[in-house]
Amino acid sequence: MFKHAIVRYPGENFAQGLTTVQLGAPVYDQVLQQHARYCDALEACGLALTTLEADSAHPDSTFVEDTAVLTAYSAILTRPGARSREGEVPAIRQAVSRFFSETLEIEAPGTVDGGDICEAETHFFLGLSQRTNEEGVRQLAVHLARDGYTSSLVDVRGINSILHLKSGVSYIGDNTLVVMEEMAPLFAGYELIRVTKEESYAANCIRVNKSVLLASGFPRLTAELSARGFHPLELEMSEFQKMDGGLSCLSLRF
Ligand code: CIR
Repeated sequence: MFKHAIVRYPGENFAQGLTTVQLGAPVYDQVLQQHARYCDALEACGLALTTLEADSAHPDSTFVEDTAVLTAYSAILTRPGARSREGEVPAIRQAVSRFFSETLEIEAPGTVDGGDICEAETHFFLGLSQRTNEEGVRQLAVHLARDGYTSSLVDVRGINSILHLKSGVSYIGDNTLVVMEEMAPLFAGYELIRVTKEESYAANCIRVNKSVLLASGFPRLTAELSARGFHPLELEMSEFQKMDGGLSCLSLRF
């Protein structure tokens, strides 16, 4: 069960963040509306929110997930792979220190984006990507092992359509992964819900207590989740998609 989440208001210059997709510029009013609905949904799932102020020095800072990996025992602050995002970490350090007595860090030359780290009960999949490097996952694996977690590497550098590991796979409980079709062979031993190419953006979804939050507009995945006994809760994500962001990256849940 998650009890808390950390979120951060999108700044007015949100549209100046990094993106690799050509979907047009996000409309700030809609960004704020979608973010507000997202926060409402987390609260409806029973989470108490810590909401950080917008940070206009870091237009990507609303994507808080990339700045930390939170487990039941520790908070591991990352070292984001994009230089423009390094300065997002101090505010997160301050926020997590209210909840975790010990915080660990990924140190140079290691880089880790939280979007590359997929927790599946006591196992963590560690994505190697354009943002997360070998040294980063090496350090992270040591921190996780100390807390009794196992981990394994998943190299997504050859999959051009995704920014992070969790752009293509999500663990939603009950030994089940939601996964983009082309990544399915990487995950033996799990129940797999395969996401078609047309719906690949929806592979980034999050289990929050009883619900699975996913982007709206992906009827096949929504129906499949319901058919398997999950409780999907759809959220409009169009403005975040324009900046390469998914559902998971808008919060740190613990
Ligand atoms: C970036 O490129 O860093 C941001 N525009 C999007 C980050 C999305 N984060 C995530 O999927 N965990």
